[in-house]
Amino acid sequence: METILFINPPLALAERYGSLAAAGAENCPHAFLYLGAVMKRHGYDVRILDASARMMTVGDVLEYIDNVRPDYIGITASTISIDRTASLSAMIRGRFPKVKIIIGGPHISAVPAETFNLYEVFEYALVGEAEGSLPALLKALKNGGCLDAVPGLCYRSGGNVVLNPVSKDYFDMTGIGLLAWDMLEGFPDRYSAASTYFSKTPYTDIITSRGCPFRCAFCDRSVFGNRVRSMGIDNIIRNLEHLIRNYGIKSVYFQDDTLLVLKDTFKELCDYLIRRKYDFVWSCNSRIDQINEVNLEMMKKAGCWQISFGIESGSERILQSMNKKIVPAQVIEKLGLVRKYGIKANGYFILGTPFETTETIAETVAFCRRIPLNTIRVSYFTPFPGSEMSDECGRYGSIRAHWSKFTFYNVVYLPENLTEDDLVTSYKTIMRNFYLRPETLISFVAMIKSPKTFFKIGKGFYGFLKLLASKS
Ligand code: B12
Ligand code: SF4
Repeated sequence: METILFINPPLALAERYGSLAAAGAENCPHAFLYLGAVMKRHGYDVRILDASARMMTVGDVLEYIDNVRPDYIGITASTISIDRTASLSAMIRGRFPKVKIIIGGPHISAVPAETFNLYEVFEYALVGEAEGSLPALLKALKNGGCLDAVPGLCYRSGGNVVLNPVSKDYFDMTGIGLLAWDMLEGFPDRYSAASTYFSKTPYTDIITSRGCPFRCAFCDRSVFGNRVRSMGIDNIIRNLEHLIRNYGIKSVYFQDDTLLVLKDTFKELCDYLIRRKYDFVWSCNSRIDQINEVNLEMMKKAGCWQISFGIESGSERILQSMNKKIVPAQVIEKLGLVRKYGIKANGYFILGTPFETTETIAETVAFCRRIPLNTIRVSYFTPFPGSEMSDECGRYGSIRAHWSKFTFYNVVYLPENLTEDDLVTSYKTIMRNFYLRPETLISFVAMIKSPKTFFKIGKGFYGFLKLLASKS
């Protein structure tokens, strides 16, 4: 039996979240929960090494490989981790020259050729979702088959970078069955929610659907595209039952981009949770415009404790430039409803998109003061390859750093007429005004129900104070 080892490269919380590291999340590597399950079914011995969650060094990873001696290594990479993935690949190549290394994930899916031209060490990469293409690639590599028949494969041939067309057929998620939870060493204890998403433990996050029909200009949707599809209610229930029965999971965060968009499946999920009456709570993401009294009532009854919304800005002009298709007044109205049903609301904001000015920032600062949210997360605009704004933003400002700094917490883009100091100062003002509001502090204190929550929220607050005290 051939062995494939999947690696989530080592990337410390500080590298991902900067001063807010203590408040950051260590979530499951979802790519490998899916690919692990699929490759096992194809007859491979599958191992998953989450070097990030295990806080390993590159040296530790090499030792692990030495013990497992896999035939193939699959590494996942986002934009911030592509540099680390390249250096890790070079070290693996040096020490284990026979093993075949395959790269996948959002970064390579957005800019495969550019990445291959920059990092000569990469030999094989799969663009887009890989449940269909990875088995095809391994078969071709084993049998010396034709690589140009593998959909979405990027590889080198005769000194050139070749990119095969990506399959037009999406992976049928309804065939997935149980995800590879059992292959995640240390699950669920090794994983935890960010301070702003923290409730009961043991906790996990899960992704049950893919694709988003909206087209926000800052968002990279290179992997899953625009058509929404789900693993279906039977698979959702099977995975939840497994998590609750075998791991004692008490809270789940549905990380789906658009859980509420497939209305029938979402209703079936809520109905099931209402019927089962588990000692179990959950949270999810949603767009503001998907919320109404009917689904809020159903969600509350089904155990939903928090919804995270992409609100992005308090300026109507900026929201328009992002193609967000929401307006500030609508945000206030919908958040009022969320509060009415006793569900907590978390809001994401982006500061410093191409048309941002001191006036639009002032609108966001004022908006964040009065908005009925329990928690916020503010990011600096980051021109992720694959997003519409990344193609255009150079005309309206300057990109000042390369991929490994693309965390959301570094100022990597400066719009015309704004300085780094403008953005950093506004970021801190928004955070200070919001988190030091008496109602926000009271809501955090009310969340402390166990030593674990005390510790997690305390660490988050410490990170917040460090951020306010930091120079950048
Ligand atoms: C959940 C999530 C998180 C979670 C968990 C991430 C994790 N460990 O899985 C947390 C909160 C920790 C997180 C952190 C970050 N995230 Co995030 N996250 C997401 C989200 C919402 C879902 C990702 C996911 O798991 N999808 C489901 C799985 C199945 O998809 P997938 O990973 O893409 O895998 C498929 C393919 O890409 C491919 N594939 C992936 N890996 C591999 C490896 C091999 C070998 C092969 C063959 C194929 C392959 O096959 C998979 C199955 O089809 C996405 C948005 C989205 N809809 O995808 C953003 C997203 C991936 N995150 C993003 C970013 C920017 C970040 C952070 C930098 C933010 C931060 N400062 O913390 C970090 C970086 C973390 C890291 N280690 O690199 C960006 C990435 C953009 C980019 N070009 O890099 C995305 C796309 C959001 C966006 N649109 O801006 N994230
Ligand atoms: S930000 Fe959310 S709603 Fe907008 S395109 Fe991306 S996933 Fe879809």
